[in-house]
Amino acid sequence: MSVELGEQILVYLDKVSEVDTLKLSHILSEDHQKIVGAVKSLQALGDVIGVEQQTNKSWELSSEGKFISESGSHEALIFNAIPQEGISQAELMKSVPNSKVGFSKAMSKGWISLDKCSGKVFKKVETITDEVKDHLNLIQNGQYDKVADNFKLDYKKRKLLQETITKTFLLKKGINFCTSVSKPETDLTPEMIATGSWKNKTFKPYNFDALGVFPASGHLHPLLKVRTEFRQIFLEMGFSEMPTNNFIESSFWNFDALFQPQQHPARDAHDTFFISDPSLTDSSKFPPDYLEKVKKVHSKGGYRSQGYQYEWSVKEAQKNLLRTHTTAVSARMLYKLAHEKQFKPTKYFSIDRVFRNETLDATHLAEFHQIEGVVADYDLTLGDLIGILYEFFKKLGVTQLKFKPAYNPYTEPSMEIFCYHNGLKKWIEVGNSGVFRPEMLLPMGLPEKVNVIAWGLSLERPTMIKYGLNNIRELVGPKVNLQMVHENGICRLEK
Ligand code: FB9
Repeated sequence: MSVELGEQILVYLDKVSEVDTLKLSHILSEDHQKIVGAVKSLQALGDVIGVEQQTNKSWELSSEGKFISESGSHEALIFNAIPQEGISQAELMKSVPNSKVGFSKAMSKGWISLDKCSGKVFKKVETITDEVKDHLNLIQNGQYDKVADNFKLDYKKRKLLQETITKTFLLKKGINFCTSVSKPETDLTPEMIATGSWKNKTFKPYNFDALGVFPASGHLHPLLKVRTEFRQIFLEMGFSEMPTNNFIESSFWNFDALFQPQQHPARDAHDTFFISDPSLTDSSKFPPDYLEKVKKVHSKGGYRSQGYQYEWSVKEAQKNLLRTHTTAVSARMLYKLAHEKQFKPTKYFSIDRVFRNETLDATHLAEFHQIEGVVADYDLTLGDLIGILYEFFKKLGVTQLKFKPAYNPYTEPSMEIFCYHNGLKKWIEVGNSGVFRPEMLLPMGLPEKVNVIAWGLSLERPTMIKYGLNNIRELVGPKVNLQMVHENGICRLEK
């Protein structure tokens, strides 16, 4: 607020009992909004003034109305343009603006007449009173009540003025009224304390309702929020997290250990990112006994399996790649479990990035986060797998599941998982699952009676659904709108 405007208001209010802000704006020749702003600042001083909001009907002249209030009505201009000896109508109509309206109004008011024989227009009266101009000037000066309503409505119909509803304020003296206002101090300074000048200063009252400054902080990406929710679900279900901190994997653990044949299309470069340097893992890194068992089960079979009957190549198994699934990690963990002193039932999970050289589209990129659950125990069946899937998805708020037979090289039987998504109001594919084949488990050395059930899904799909994103590029990649990362809400999957 300009302190002087505030003080001008107080000085005026000191002379009267009350005043309306709209009237003040005319008296002080100040924009009404500025008057209202100064009033708000005076209110903050605490009971200096009393303020009562009121709705004020006011009238404003249109540009045509302003023209008339300054130059006269159209009919008066027509009348004043007629000389004593009269004038042709054609010439008269060219002599003043809005002549058509003016001529018709002047005729209807009996001010002028048209001689049809000569085509000339003559004055019928000596003088006229231009009450339209007089009325509009009164309205221009805020003296609305001096113009009868029927006139105001007629001028409104002629678009010479419009009615406006203005929120104004009626001002009265407050209990702490004074005519001078010093800008309240916002800080008590050491200098004020030292000199004692604080004693004659006014301080702005503390606003304890003010919100604190929003602390600048980091923001978790939606994917990480959803990952935390899934991690919590697995932990609640007694699963332990697998170490997935190796994006680069050998074909041996990614494919061969899973009994995936070396000529399988998924092992082709158009599906898999192979590493050029170092392109191979040293074969000495593979446990030699295990390597021989894998080689044998692929090439000759065993464990009541006929195998794939091809010449298995260790060189193929040495090829390095970006892991195509976290099941490579599950294989490592199951091999490790098989070599513990004593087998004990175990539940593992992992949530981490995998890479596939696939066709990109609105929901698929060349990498995504795979979520995988693995349960190893004696005599597990497909029924146990279905049961644990119901438990798992129930914690995501999903209770209606359907299963469809499917094929995976390393699980038999395998099932695609579908759920009825209440938010989307439709059935959607939510993952894949199966029972790891004996040809995968027995070469590792797991006991005959031990079965392993597992399932997988992606992290991106539920995240996109949760946060209403249609294109995966809104979620990950260079085109992500960081504001979305700042603003997206907390994640509660079962809600
Ligand atoms: O995640 C997927 N869909 C999904 C998951 C959750 C969800 O919301 C939750 C209910 C609240 C919504 C959707 N899918 C799997 C299905 C599709 O999105 C599919 O188009 C994409 N799939 C990925 C692979 O595509 C190349 C999702 C990814 C996937 C598929 C299979 C596995 C893992 C990830 C697996 C496995 C597996 C099988 C057996 C043993 C071990 C692992």
